[in-house]
Amino acid sequence: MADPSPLVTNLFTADPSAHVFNGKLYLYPSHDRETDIQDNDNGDQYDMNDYHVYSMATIGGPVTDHGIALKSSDVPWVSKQMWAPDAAAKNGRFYLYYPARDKEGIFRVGVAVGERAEGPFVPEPEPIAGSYSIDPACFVDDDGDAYLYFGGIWGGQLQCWRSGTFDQHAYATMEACGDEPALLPRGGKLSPDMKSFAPSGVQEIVINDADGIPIHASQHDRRFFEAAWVHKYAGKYYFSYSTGDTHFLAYAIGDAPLGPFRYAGRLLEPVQGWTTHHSIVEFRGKWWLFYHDTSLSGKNHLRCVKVRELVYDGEGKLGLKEPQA
Ligand code: FUB
Repeated sequence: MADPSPLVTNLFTADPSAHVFNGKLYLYPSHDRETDIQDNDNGDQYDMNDYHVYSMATIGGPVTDHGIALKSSDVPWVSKQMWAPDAAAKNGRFYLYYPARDKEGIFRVGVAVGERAEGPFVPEPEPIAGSYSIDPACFVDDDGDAYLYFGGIWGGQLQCWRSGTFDQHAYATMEACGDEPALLPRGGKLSPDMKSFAPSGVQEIVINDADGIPIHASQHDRRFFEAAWVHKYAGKYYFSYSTGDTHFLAYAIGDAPLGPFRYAGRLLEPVQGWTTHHSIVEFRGKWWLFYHDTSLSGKNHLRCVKVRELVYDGEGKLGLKEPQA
């Protein structure tokens, strides 16, 4: 398949979260920047400190950079590494969810509120209570209920939260191992204010294998690593994610926003570069996969956003649309 061109070329961008607001397609990506930090498994080379929002009226048409929507120096609790963000709209306001390390070096998830889809966004002074790790993704269901998902292993520190509180010593395990269930992403319903979790709190998001048995830690080609995303199609909930060190985008299907989900296959084979991270959105009657690779730079930490069309088969299975001959 022909490799699509980068959508954004004025900056290095990654982890694209796409949403349709007011009839336009908005992109909320990470903003990668140059650094001398060497690549490592902790992800120190992903040293970002602000977010730009992009929009487009059509896929393939001009892409507008709306400038800086939020920067780390505006957020009192952030020390560094503003990683993959997401956004949501509710009751005429817009919410930017973003992970970053706090002053103790622990990843948390923050929220910032704006009057317009492109921002600017005003950050809440503290991270969302009960949030931790990385890669927040917000899904607003047809009934208006909103859910926030998060989590990432290795540098994303999810392995440090197995006991329910942060354990720095657990970092070195990197993940579950061997013949035990893989670590699971987290999620919970948001309160109506979109800035806190509902009293039901945060739970593990169960991803079972196609046979209904939990995916085990050793199954690196299917287990959750990072980059949660949820969308809905034909009444079913689709939970998609990156498998990290095996570099696949995979997905699972369930009957409720918080799962359980059952593994359904791969969305994307490994791209150029170590990370893979995506979003899925319906725009003007077609479904789109936004993702990134490193084709603009050849460096893992300087990525660029791309898009391909997705199609469903008669059973709701997702696949890339093959180009017309
Ligand atoms: O962009 C920094 C990190 O790289 C993201 O949080 C991960 O999902 C991976 O793409």
